[in-house]
Amino acid sequence: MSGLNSMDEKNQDTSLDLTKIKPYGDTMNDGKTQISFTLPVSCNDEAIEAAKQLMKKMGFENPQVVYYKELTKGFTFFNCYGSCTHTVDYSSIHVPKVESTVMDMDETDIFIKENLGRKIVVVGASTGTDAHTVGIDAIMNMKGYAGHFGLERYEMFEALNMGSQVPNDEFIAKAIEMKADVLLVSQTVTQKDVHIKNLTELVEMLEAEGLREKVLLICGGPRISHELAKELGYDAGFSMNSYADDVASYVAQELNRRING
Ligand code: B12
Repeated sequence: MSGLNSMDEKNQDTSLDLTKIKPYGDTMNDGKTQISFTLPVSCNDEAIEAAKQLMKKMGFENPQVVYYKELTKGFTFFNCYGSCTHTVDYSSIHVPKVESTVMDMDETDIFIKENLGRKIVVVGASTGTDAHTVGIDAIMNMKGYAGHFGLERYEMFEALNMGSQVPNDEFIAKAIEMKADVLLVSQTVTQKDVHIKNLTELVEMLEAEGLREKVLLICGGPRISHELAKELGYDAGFSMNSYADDVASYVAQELNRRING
């Protein structure tokens, strides 16, 4: 049962100002935040004081070090609490996102049968030097991810997952061979902006082959946003917590828009 009485609940609701939100601990606007970091100094009282001073400089009031431990000689790890003094205007935030209605696997298959009348051919890969396969597998493989079946399980998708470290030219050659409607590109490593370079190169190669406008080009990964994907010349971008349902629904609805208007 909630420990709040009706007066507390009323106070909580009225003290929430969406133009000035800050972290919530156990009271609205208390700003309570947990933060962890490592300082490159030995584990001693001066290190704890340094952690607190750093917290203050980061905008936290009443900094507390609740746990600290020497990781290895000359490095100390901290868990700290503090009250965040900064706020953001939630009401002014607009995040560009993929516009589609999410359907489940059966609904998507029916939608494709009724509106397109044929299977959609999808080729996917983790491209360039990227060896991470779990993301593209989550979207494409039969067993899917977190209870959401992948595209291979759909009756109305013909899906080929080429795996990881697939060079862009091999990816394009396979897309041509299979007459792909959709290309799915996964990029996980972002060090030195390698994902931007690789994603851009793919777009340029598709344009040079006269293929860019003939396919639905989608990228995904933990540090990909729809906004970034559009900037790089992709039709859509998906990030963490996306499932085959999201991708399949978007693909079906977007192809329907393009083909049937
Ligand atoms: C497992 C793993 C590995 C494994 C990969 C094994 C495999 N078969 O995949 C191995 C050990 C090989 C590995 C190697 C490396 N890794 Co690694 N790895 C990870 C780890 C622990 C998990 C990644 C993962 O599987 N996530 C789970 C999946 C389901 O999530 P996801 O990829 O985000 O996918 C979801 C969405 O993003 C989206 N999505 C993803 N792709 C696509 C594609 C499309 C089309 C769509 C629509 C959606 C979509 O849908 C998915 C489901 O929701 C992460 C750390 C972490 N905890 O995240 C580091 C991490 C990704 N690795 C990292 C690094 C640095 C490396 C190495 C460079 C390390 C090194 N110095 O050698 C190498 C790189 C090798 C290479 N050439 O690519 C860094 C990347 C940092 C960065 N921003 O660049 C991370 C973040 C670790 C870290 N904190 O430093 N890694």
